[in-house]
Amino acid sequence: MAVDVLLGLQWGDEGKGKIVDYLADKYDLVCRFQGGPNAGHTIVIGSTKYVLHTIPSGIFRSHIKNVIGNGVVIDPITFQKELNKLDSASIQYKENLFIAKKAHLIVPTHRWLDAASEASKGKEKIGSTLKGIGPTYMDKTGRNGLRVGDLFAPDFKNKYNALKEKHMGLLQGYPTIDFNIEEEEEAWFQCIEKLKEIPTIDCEYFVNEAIKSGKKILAEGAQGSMLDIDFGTYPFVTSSNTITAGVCTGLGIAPQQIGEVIGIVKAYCTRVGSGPFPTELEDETGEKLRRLGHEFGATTGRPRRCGWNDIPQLNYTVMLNGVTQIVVTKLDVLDEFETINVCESYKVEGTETTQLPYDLNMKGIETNYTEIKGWNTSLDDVESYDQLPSIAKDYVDQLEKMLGTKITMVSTGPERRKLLVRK
Ligand code: 2SA
Ligand code: MG
Repeated sequence: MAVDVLLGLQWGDEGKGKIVDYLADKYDLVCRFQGGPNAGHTIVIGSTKYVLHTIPSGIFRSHIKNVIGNGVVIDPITFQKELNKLDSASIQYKENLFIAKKAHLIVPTHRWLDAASEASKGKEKIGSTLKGIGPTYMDKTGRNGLRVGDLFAPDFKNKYNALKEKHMGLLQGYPTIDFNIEEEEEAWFQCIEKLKEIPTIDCEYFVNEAIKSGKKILAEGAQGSMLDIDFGTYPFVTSSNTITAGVCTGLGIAPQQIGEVIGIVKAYCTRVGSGPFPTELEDETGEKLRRLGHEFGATTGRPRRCGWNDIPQLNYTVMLNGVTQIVVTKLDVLDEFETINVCESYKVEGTETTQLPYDLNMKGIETNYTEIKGWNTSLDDVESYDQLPSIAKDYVDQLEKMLGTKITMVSTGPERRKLLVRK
């Protein structure tokens, strides 16, 4: 099986970027299959921090080809900014970056519509990243969208104008939003020229030919499984399939090609944006997790909501994704906790259950916790799994048992060296 998958098992920001970067050496191709510039994958190399939004995290390795798949939505403006950052760090991407012709384009009015739609929802807003993700996927499924391949058509401008007209009509039905369309359009049209310099591919052929010639592929998920459009906490989700199933449609490969599914789980849990979060801590403990974990959005800078790990939620996403191994990240954030809680079950309308109810947002869901002793010491000098305090190992063992899936690595900090492989 040629394609391994790496994705987040919570609400995103599990630390996927770092793990992709570590594993990337084993692969020939790293591919993004869904999402767009709503993603923020943080990678620390040496003392430099990079945040990638659209570009796959394999870009820092010169032997890896990076593919932006057909399931991704691309904003040429964000994309150009990412390229500029790589340029200024002298990262060579010219021969290593490819874009699917069938990937959809985010146009300025998509961002405008995103903001207007959120404003119309008032308190019920999704808490979107305002990157135009929802409206772009709506146009894709509504069969109105513009694709990267269209950029090369002689009548592209007409197609663009037709879509813009549709959007201007829709905007009439929404609250007024400040948006400088002339300025945004000018930037957008400049940036598509840069995008057009990157080789475009028929992703389905490109990836399947790579598979045939024995290449190893890593599919890099964005956001998290609980933000999946079908199985997440709808409507407080993103607009793509973030689970393993999305890899097949987002790259054009058959299910038999999927091998390992590596699920990333934080040692605790976070969520950014609105929507249910049963184990959220709206108190000092949550505040402490946010402070020690630097829990602020990598794309928008928003403070992330923090809470304990939720075993019913994690078992749900282990099931949906067919997870074969788990990586636990940010274990060091728990260094200063006397005790750590883990939610083992819910009580829904008086009945105890380990299944997620249809609507996690419903009133009267109670969470039942198990208390685990904290190690209460710094993991800063730990350089191998064996060196972890036994209490920290116990926490990992307990998670592994509750999730019925082996935990193969534990991360104790953002740097490359702080990844402990479990023998
Ligand atoms: P959207 O913009 O339409 O996809 O928003 C819909 C919901 O999906 C959530 N979402 C995310 N959650 C966590 N991390 C994401 N990426 C950035 C990061 C977020 C940031 O890495 O930190 O910087 O704020 C991400 N992208 C989308 C979003 O919060 C909505 O709840
Ligand atoms: Mg992120």
